[in-house]
Amino acid sequence: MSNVQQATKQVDAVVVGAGFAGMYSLYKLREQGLKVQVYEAGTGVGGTWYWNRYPGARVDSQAYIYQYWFSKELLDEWNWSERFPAQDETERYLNHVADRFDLRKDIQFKTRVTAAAYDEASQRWTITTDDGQSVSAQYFIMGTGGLSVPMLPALPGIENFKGRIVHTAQWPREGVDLKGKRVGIIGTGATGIQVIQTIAGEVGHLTVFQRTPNYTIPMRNPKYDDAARAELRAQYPMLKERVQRTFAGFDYDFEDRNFFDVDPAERQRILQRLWDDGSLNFWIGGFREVFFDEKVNAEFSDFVRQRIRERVKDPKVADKLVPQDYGFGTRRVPLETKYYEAFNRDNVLLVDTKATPMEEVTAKGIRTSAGLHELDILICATGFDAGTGALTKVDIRGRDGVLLRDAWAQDGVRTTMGLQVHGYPNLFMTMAPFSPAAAFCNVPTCLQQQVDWIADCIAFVRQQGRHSIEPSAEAEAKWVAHHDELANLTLVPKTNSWYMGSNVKGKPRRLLAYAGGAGTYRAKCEEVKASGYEGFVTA
Ligand code: NA7
Repeated sequence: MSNVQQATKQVDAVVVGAGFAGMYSLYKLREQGLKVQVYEAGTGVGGTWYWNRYPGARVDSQAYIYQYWFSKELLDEWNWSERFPAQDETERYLNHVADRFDLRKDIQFKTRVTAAAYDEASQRWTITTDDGQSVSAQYFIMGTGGLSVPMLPALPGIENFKGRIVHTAQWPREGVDLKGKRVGIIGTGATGIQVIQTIAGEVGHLTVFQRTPNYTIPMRNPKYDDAARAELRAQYPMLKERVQRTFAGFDYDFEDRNFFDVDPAERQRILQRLWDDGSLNFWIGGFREVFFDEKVNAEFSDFVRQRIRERVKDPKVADKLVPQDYGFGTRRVPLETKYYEAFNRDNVLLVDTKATPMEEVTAKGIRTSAGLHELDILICATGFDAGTGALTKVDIRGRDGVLLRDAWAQDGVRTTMGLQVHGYPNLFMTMAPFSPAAAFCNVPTCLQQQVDWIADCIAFVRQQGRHSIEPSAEAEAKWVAHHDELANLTLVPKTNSWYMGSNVKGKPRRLLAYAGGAGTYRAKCEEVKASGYEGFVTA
């Protein structure tokens, strides 16, 4: 204990995580003259793009909107190689940013924050790390990401497997030799799809354990040459503005027209045009009613089902790959490249775990109700405890020592705009529940907006000569009610996915992300700022 006390150092702000949000928080707050300490569990920067180095990992947002906007020099000098860059390129970009702006000197790597406690008398947080150190900070910012706590499947006997088990988000830096091996993969979300389409031709045999098929969109991923990059660069100022106002922080947005005001032939032409763009445009750049209206949604769903069927040779396999019992876009829509063709290969077997459930893992492989699938390597593309996972994993104690984890377990999750929580002064969060950043957003757009808001808020507190800020209980209740009201207007709660927390046993079903759209959310955040932080209490 005395060691810990001796080690206590004083900074203005502690930031957890050196991914997109953490690095930008460091940059912004340091610019405002704050002494900032960042803690990062990994050995390098990049967050999601540091950890998720599985085969085929790639962004589903176009590179030219998946970047920082704060530095013209950075925009001018960084050359994206293609429309949807792979993990290593995105990680290289984030390393370049860290070097370019000399961020590393304030980042302590290989260090996990385990606890943080607020002291009302001093209006400061004491933050403890897994190396037994502690640091005192006035502001505490969780830049821990929404998808950073990986989940392994709870299968009986998993500890008996004699082969290798690897979660996609914990993929070893040195790689895994899959060549010629009997590989099994559990999970066919955005991650599983990228892995399957990438490794099918390399492994000896691939068994895909699928519980729920996804609607997907074929990715169109042209390479960029200098001319293409120059053309894009000329659009950066426009893109920077545009992404701030759209529903999902992309450069495209919904049609102004209502779906059924457009005649059926024209509707099909529009769907085809969106489809041919080879991006998420088909989902969040088409008609907003796809999220609200079952009939509109059915037309989108049928369109995609048909496209999937066209590509799978065996109609029985196609039956399994085509989603039937939920609507398009009510879960995250993955982009894919030759994913369905993988199932036309002789060395790929699709196992429907709803029809033949996985009963146990044995030393040799996975036994379903239909028999044993022998495996050398088991890949778990089984997702994350999204949104709340990273926030409840740390012992965050607010006023009166109340653990955030307990408060949320007892009263349900609550946040104010996903940025702060009543009872936790000077705690700021990014990608937290009840903001669009939690799921319905091109992540860098929403993270930069949230970090800008946090930095402005801290500047405001300092300018006022105050020391802390938190939302009032009333403002928080209002935001939570507003969030829930919008969530229930959408079709999303009808489907199971990490959007609803339904992938985690015992997690209450609740839409994580604010459904009003990123543009509307930004306007609301701006309103709060312009009003002198109405609904927030300073002390
Ligand atoms: P997801 O989208 O949560 O996908 C996880 C997949 O793993 C999904 O297909 C799950 O089936 C499956 N899963 C999880 N546990 C099990 C068990 N126990 N048995 C069978 N199948 C299981 O995670 P991803 O990593 O693919 O993507 C996360 C986000 O990262 C993605 O949305 C993008 O935003 C980037 P289910 O669908 O639950 O039936």
